[in-house]
Amino acid sequence: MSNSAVSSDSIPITLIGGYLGAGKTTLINKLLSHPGLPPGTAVLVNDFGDINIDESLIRSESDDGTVIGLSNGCICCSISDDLSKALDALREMPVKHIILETSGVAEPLRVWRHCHYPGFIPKAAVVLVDASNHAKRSQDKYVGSLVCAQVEQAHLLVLSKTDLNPGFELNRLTPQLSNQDPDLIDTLLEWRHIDETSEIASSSSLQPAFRTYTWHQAQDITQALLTDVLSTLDESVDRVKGLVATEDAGLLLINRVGDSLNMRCYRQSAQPEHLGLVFICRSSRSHEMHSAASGLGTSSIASQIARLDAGN
Ligand SMILES: Nc1nc2c(ncn2[C@@H]2O[C@H](COP(=O)(O)OP(=O)(O)O)[C@@H](O)[C@H]2O)c(=O)[nH]1
Ligand SMILES: [Mg+2]
Repeated sequence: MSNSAVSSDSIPITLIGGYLGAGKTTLINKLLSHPGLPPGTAVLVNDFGDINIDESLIRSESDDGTVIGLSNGCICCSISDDLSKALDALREMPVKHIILETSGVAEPLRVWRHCHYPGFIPKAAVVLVDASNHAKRSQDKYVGSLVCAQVEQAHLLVLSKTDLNPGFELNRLTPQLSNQDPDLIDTLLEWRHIDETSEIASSSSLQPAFRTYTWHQAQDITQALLTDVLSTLDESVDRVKGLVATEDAGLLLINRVGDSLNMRCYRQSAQPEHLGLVFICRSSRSHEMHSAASGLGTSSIASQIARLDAGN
């Protein structure tokens, strides 16, 4: 591994990977506001659900940058054609560098291989590790192998949420730094992996089956109802995110990672393209999603979740 420069006319692609909710979008938004960001940086965002929440969040931070969303599947197994189409379009634009947010269930190496595409070259696989829940997730029977593979396949590791778990240490030889490190963005922008021979082989996909559910919001709801619904969900619902309009608290940005729920007011000049929530859960536990939704009675949000579940 090396971070020395490589001469190439190909457009470099930096992958930002890591498990669901690890902090990939947050890091990319930090990158976009950094003065050292090279001009002509485009962002590709692969969101697993059928509406691309992260694309809207990143677009709102990117004044003049190009942001392309790749939704409804994961590049590493099901939507690599969409990546090819996006790269074909970017080749025609004055783009000099690409940042690609992988979906939280992607194996970075598989996405890396798709980035060997005419006119492009993968530059580095940066993987976020969530200090607040990595120990638990990496031992999880269902997703542990994937979480560990994401770490093993990284060229540079970034520890996120160390503010929530300051004593966290990751015992790896791979270079690592915290997302609070003052040199984080400069280091990340410079990092380049050139030794293809040392790549870790990945045979069969480690990806467990996940299901996504989308609740498209039709009318405003109260913040209390929203809190109620989201607090009752089982922890096997790995991720919930979205923008929701409430009667009493305005537009809220919702992030639920495992059992940790964050809601904050979201201000932006234009009405967001999509209002609603994307739920991601492991398929083997989707019955818990269904019973949680049914247990919420006849509220509009619960019945819509239940319908989506029954129809999937
Ligand atoms: N406390 C804390 N929260 C963070 C940090 N990084 C990200 N988050 C929060 O974690 C949640 C998921 O972040 P996001 O960037 O959307 O994760 P992604 O799913 O990997 O793209 C959001 O609520 C973020 O505000 C961090 O360093 N510390
Ligand atoms: Mg994201």
